[in-house]
Order: sequence, then structure tokens, then C-alpha cells
Amino acid sequence: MNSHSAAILVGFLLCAGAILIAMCLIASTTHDTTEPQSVVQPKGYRLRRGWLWALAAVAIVAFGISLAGFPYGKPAEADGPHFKVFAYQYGFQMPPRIPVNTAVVFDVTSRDVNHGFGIYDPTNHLMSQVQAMPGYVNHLAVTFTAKGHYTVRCLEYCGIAHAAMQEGFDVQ
Ligand SMILES: [Cu+2]
Repeated sequence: MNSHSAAILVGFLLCAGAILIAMCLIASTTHDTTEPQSVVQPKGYRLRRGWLWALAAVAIVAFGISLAGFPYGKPAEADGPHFKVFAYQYGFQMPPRIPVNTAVVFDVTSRDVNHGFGIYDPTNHLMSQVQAMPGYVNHLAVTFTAKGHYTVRCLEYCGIAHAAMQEGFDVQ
């Protein structure tokens, strides 16, 4: 387990523990109600409305704060070298070598149907991906900081041999 996975596990356990404690507190402080349904129901609806508006406020604030860091819609770095990628049933036509520590741009399109262009690093982790669409060129900016053999896999079901649709290139 690497440090990233360990951090996710610890975060999950902390959240799960906090929820468990909250549930135990609620269970221990909840008693049989003697109030009739007609009294409880409006209270419940008020509480629910309050929750809705509180969550909406949190979501709007979080959206506003995180919007600046949204990765989509920004033009790819244009100053680096561009590499053409053609996806087709069932493979990729692309250059066999990509320079290391260089901001490169993949100009990705498809010859037939929609495909995915997913780049896996030498440890087989997905590091970047974009759609390969007929009639469109999508630009994917990537800077490879490690040399090695990278694998490209299709991430969009595109036909009977989709699972075998794989290509590779060397970063050097
Ligand atoms: Cu596919």
C-alpha cells in the first residue's frame, strides 16, 4: 500500500468512525415520542427544509471556491510539441516516442466511432485521458516526468475488440 492509498484509508476510517459515534449519540438520546403525528410532521418538514437550504449554501460556496481550479475548458499549453493521435477500431496510430520533461500536447481524434485515449504510466496507473471523437480534435496536455514505457488503452466501449485496443509509447 503506498502513502496515497494509506491516506485514503485513514480518511475513510476517520469519517466512518465519526459517523458511527454520531449515530450512537443519536440512538442514545432518542426516546419514544409521546407527541402525535400531526405535531411531529410539521417539525420534520421544517427540519428537512433547513437541511436543504444549509446543504445548498454549502454546495454553492464549495462550487464558487473550487471553480477556479476546474481543469476543463482551459486551452492546452500551445508552446510544447504537438503529437497527432488517431484512434480507430481497434488500435491507435500515434508516435512511438515522446520526450521526457516536456509539456507535450496530444491532438486526439478518431477515424470511426467514439473511443477513449487513456494513458497509463509504467506502474500501470491511469494518469490522463481524453475522448477520441470522429470529427473533433481534443487536445490533451501532458508533461511526462519519468522515462519508461507507457500504455494507451481505450476507455470507451467501441465494439467487439474494445478490450484488446491497446498501444504503447516510450518516454525518453
Ligand atoms: Cu474501445
